[in-house]
Amino acid sequence: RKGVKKMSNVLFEIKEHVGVITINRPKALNALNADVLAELLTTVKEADANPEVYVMIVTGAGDKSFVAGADIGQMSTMTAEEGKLFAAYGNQVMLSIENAAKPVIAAINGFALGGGCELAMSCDIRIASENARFAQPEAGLGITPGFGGTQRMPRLLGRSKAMELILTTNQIKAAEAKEIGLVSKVVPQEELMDTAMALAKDICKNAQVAVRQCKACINHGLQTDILTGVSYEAEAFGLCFATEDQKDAMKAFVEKRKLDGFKNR
Ligand code: DAK
Repeated sequence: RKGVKKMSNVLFEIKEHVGVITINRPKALNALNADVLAELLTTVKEADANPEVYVMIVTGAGDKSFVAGADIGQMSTMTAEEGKLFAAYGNQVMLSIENAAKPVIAAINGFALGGGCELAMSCDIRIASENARFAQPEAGLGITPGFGGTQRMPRLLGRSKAMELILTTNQIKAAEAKEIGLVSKVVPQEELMDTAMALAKDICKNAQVAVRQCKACINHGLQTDILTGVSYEAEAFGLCFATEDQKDAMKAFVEKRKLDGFKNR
């Protein structure tokens, strides 16, 4: 990594095709400052481009916090110019996750506040440990959410619940997050990473070209009308018939045998 500061705020490890990205600033409860954002962006882009990686997991270091938000200390002294740059950077990071070809699972191991909740909402699947806490505290700090929270939360939870959480800034616990659909699973903290890995492996065992097309279809469809959405899906469906995976899997089914893994092409 010529000329680039060695990464330390974000750790990356590949385990059986699963790229585990750990935000590693536990002293500040993994708050996102400019360095963390830059390292996260680089890590996500590299993982998305790495053919060894099929699925990514994003989590926070330590057992207390996923990400306790954007760095308030750093934001407190920002000029308008720096603030603009910071927001642009943050949005670029969130979009790099949302628009990654590969699925991204958030393993939320504690506080997911402000930018932390926004980071989780940029991921494709969210699971949480029992100690996880969610909130958008920005209105209490004199700002709006800045990393897409006002956009992604109503799409995920509906207008009323998003309004309630963003305007009150009230914190909710993991069980309520599951009840309102902010996360899809809640497990004891010691089981969180195993559960995330199991979920990732369930995705890894499928045809990765199809998996990536499914993600793209869902994301495109959520931003358009249904006719445009189904026509996008039809294109993706057609594309899959040009893969060896489709031929191998359907041939195996017709011949009543078990397919021994995908070529992912
Ligand atoms: N930023 C910086 N440092 C933080 C932090 C944060 N968000 N959250 C925690 N820390 C630091 C604390 O300052 C403390 O550092 P030291 O004092 O030890 O040096 C350390 O982490 C441990 O925190 P506490 O001692 O406070 O731990 P407690 O268990 O007592 O409390 C807590 C945990 C999570 C309840 C508390 O730390 C807390 O309330 N933190 C702030 C949470 C918060 O409000 N987060 C939302 C931040 S606002 C935008 C871009 C982005 C955004 C908005 C606009 N544009 C550019 C337009 C996004 C905004 C946000 O995310």
